[in-house]
Amino acid sequence: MDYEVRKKQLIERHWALLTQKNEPMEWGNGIYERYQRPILTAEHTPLEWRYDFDKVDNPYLMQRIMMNAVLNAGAIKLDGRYLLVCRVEGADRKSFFAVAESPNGIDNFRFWPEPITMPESVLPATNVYDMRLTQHEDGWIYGVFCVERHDDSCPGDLSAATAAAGIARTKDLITWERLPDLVSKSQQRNVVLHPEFVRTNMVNGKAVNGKWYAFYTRPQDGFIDTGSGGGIGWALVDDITHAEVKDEKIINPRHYHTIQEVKNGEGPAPLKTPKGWLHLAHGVRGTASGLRYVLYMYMTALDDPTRVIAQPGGYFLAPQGEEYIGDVMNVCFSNGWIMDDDGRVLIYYASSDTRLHVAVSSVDRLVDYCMNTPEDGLSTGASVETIKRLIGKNKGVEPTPSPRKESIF
Ligand code: BGC
Ligand code: BMA
Repeated sequence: MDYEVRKKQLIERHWALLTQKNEPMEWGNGIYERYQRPILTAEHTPLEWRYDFDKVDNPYLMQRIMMNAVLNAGAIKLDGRYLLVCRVEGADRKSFFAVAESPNGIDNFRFWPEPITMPESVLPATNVYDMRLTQHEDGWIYGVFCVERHDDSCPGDLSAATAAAGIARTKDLITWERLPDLVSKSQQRNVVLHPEFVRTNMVNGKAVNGKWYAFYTRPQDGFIDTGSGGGIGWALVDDITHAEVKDEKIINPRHYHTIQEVKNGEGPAPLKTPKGWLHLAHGVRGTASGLRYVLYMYMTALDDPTRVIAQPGGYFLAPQGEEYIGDVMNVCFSNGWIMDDDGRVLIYYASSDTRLHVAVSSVDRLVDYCMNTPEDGLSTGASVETIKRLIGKNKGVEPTPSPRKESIF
């Protein structure tokens, strides 16, 4: 086909994809609504990132740089604009950050013209991913992300790697100031900055007033295995420009035979509600077909963000339908959500490390979900008792008339 005709068709098809409307799915679980289409995929990335549009240099109109996935995005509403700092992954397996903007948070996401240039004023990383955005009360927007480097203490092992938390701050998501990586004895992935200062801290057994930054951490012994790392931790830091984890307290542990048996990690920065801090996290368990990543929620007290006040049992969101399939199967992962002015909560999650979706709920619904969903009783017997309690509560309250005249019971 003629070069010019193909180019025109390519641009039209891309535009049609970018401007597609997204509609909620019917019949969800009442907790949130999923949407029919992914909001961003590799196909949504700008054509100028992938094609050389010089007819002489690229007569076959080939993709010169292929994109593999758009996933795990940090999210923020800034000056009325819904902005995602996406993890975009090229065919070369390197991921980078790029901002996508939508007028409504649901569809019509467009990437800004160029990916983010993240300053590398620290030891450069081989790969970066999964940025959590925090609009901090100090006036900065922080991006905390995973920096991955080869573990040079194992020169013969090409898969040996280390994970640490990179820190950068910005006012506009365009210009970033890079700060030193978080110093920690353990490897760290899934580190998130709490949006408020902590004003009282126990130092040598005495309450001291001050202003501390607080990080949700996820200590791990190795690159993949958490090992002795017990779960989601909490660490206070006095100087964000030289952040170091000294004392780390586990606030949301892993547990045998739960959805968070093997690993867990904080998702986006928590949302402040009148009833407490709302947290979204991921839990991982091992299966015969590999790791399974699902999302779960918990709440902590406003006066003490380390005290869990509610944790609904089981998962909040797990892969469904085509979400199961992708580069890393059986994965739902989230590191971004937006609490809108009208109380809506837009939850951005990726499926199977391949594409990005949105699910919509509200602060009221999520608080209700956290406060009123039974906890995990940690055994089959306890789960059966929980179900029976609900059946008992429903006795005498006919839920819906049976479509059949005669019951088989
Ligand atoms: C991948 C991440 C993954 C991590 C642990 C990294 O190399 O880029 O997506 O979470 O390994 O498996
Ligand atoms: C993790 C994360 C994600 C990814 C997930 C599943 O460790 O940091 O980047 O979605 O693995 O591969």
